[in-house]
Amino acid sequence: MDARGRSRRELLLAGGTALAGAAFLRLDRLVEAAPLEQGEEVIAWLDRPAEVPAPARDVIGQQLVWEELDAWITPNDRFFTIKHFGQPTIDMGSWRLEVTGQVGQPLSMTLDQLKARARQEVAFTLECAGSNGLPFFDGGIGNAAWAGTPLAPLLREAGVLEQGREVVFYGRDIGMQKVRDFEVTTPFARSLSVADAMDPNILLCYEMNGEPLPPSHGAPVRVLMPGWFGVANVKWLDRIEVIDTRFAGHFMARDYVTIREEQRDGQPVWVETLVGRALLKSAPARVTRKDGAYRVTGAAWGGPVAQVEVQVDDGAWMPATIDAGIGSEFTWKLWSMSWPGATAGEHTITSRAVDAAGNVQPATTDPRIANKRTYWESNGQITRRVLVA
Ligand SMILES: Nc1nc2c(c(=O)[nH]1)N[C@H]1C(S)=C(S)[C@@H](COP(=O)(O)O)O[C@H]1N2
Ligand SMILES: [Mo]
Repeated sequence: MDARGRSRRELLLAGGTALAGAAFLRLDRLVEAAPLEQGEEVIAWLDRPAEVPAPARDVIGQQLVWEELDAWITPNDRFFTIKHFGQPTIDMGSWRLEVTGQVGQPLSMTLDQLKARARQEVAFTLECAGSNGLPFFDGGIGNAAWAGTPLAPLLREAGVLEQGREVVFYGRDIGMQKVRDFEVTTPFARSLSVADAMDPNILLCYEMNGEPLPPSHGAPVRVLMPGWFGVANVKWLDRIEVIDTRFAGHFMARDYVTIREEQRDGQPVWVETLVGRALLKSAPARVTRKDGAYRVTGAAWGGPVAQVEVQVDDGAWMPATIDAGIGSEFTWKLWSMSWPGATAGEHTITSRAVDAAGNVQPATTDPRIANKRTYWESNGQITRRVLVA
């Protein structure tokens, strides 16, 4: 373990230029990390996510199928996709990453120039802040080993000027939104404060699970922000602009805004906040049966997960076993619990994560969840239904 409590295996996944190839070879094995045992069968949940309605189908691509979660790494061809403005076509001959705005030295870089810079890897579980917020969206999550070059040294080279306040990341995909009575056409964009953008874990990412970043996930380059919700991880990146004010683009100021009712001195007030950092969460993935014995497995993420507990029906919370060795504060941890005395009939299964500081994933009745009127940041406890034959 190092100072941050990470195991050697996690360090291999988190970085190490010389070991890059070796780390990815290990990832091949991690794809097989939690297969079914001989004779173990998956029992499908009784509750099924609804079919994605037509308008949302342009945005939500494929989703994680929880019953199929049998590996720590999500393969690229099974990784969920979200695109708000469609997938842009990018001409690689003319593509450049521009670093502009409040910098001493604007930069313009080709993909080869970016790839020639220091290479860094990070494993990160990317979750859409809308996942579990809509009846047809429960699989907006996946875990991958990403690689690219760190952002901070590039910003230092460009030299953020004294008045620089935020760093805005622009995608190549352009969309139109109606604001009041007029239409605005802008690229997909999100920002971070200059201080947050200097996080050494943030990558200009061009590789996913050892392959070139696939077009649907932002090729040639996306920004990868471990610890933040999916929306911050701008795909099809082509411009980074340092500005001297707060950025208020559509996906910061109007969409991906959480609105909840809170009580102040006994009075209800509405609070509106921006979707930003990931939140503590867990989900039961599947129930399996082997020789009449039942097992519940799942995942927990969104912080330094220390503990996972499972509740069957209205019973007492029971501790699950977290898979040792694999996972960091940026990734999900897989867990399992044998389900002793599973009786015939219908049952509910609920899980909750507890982080290193003792924070517990909120119940759906917790005011933070119950009094939330928007569907973003739905990290309340998830209950699934299963039939034991
Ligand atoms: N340029 C661009 N970047 C984007 C988006 C987008 O629509 N356009 N969607 C964001 C959202 S809301 C999510 S959840 C993640 C999804 O990443 P994935 O499609 O690689 O899973 O990408 C983010 N980056
Ligand atoms: Mo998202």
